[in-house]
Amino acid sequence: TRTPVNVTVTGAAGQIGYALLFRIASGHLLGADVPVKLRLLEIPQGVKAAEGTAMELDDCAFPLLKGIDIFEDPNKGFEGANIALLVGARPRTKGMERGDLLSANGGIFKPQGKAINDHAADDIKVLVVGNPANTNALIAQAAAPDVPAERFTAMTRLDHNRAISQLAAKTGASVEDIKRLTIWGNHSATQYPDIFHAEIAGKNAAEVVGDQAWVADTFIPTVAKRGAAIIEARGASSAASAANAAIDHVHTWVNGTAEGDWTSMGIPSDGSYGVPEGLISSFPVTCKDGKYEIVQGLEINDFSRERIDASVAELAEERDAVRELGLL
Ligand code: NAX
Repeated sequence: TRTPVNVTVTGAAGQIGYALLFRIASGHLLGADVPVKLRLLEIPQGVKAAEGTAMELDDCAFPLLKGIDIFEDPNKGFEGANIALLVGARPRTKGMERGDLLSANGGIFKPQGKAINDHAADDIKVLVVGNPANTNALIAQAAAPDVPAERFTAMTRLDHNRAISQLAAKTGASVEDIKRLTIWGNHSATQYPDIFHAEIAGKNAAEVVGDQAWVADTFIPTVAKRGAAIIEARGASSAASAANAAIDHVHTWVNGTAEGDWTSMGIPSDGSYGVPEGLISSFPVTCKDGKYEIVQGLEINDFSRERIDASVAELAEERDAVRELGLL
């Protein structure tokens, strides 16, 4: 029988955690034949609720779930971790300046990066969900010099999935007919969902849509502002869809992209497409054998160039701000 995979989830008592843990335990993260052990990391105020969630996980009698432990100490929480989902973060509260937000999150992601560096398994893969996800991932990665940088990724899969869904609704296509969509840049309002290389049932998506104004004035803002629209409607931020995207991100990373398709992941740039090396930016990637590669050779038109550059400039600003705070 297979050795269980250790999956550490931070922010386990939060709303994304609640939607995420049951799907990990039922085999959706890694596969229906892969046993898992959950390591839940919370702050002291979250521990009791995490214990409640652990009781419910027990009550599901999931055959693949081989253990649940709850920790407050990141050094213990990441011990032996093969997969780490960094969900817990400090939300922006009223009156909080961006610098305050970055420094509050630096206080979370820097020690967590260090704990991953010192205690995680050699094959650790990290997904940062907690916002600002790209920059939090950069902070954690910088604090883990012994872990290959490419193991630190940030989630733009929710944006990717949202874009596919909007495109399907516009064109009447099925979601599974849509391939090669790309989210570029930051997981923020500046992100750029690119349909110029996307395909709908084998045809170029931009040609199928045939309406550049819809792309610029409806599609891009709808995808970029979807998180705010969910809050407006639901009275709470995206949770189940965010958890689903985290599952998709890791599942694709570990198990691969389908032939002829790619996905979007926030990853440390190698300089491709003019994105400064080291920034954690979203790119089109293919995955195989637990590794990802940036899709190369795509022609970037002026419309796309302008938007990619704007989002990447925002990432560079965030990096400079956290560098100034001494977090890198
Ligand atoms: P909640 O506030 O419901 O839960 C966060 C949990 O994290 C709480 O239980 C809290 O106690 C815990 N926590 C805080 N600091 C911690 C620390 N240092 N170590 C361990 N746990 C800690 O938030 P939720 O709705 O679950 O969202 C979590 C994060 O995901 C937020 O930062 C949110 O902005 C971000 N999101 C990112 C998305 C993405 O696409 N990348 C989309 C969804 C979501 O908005």
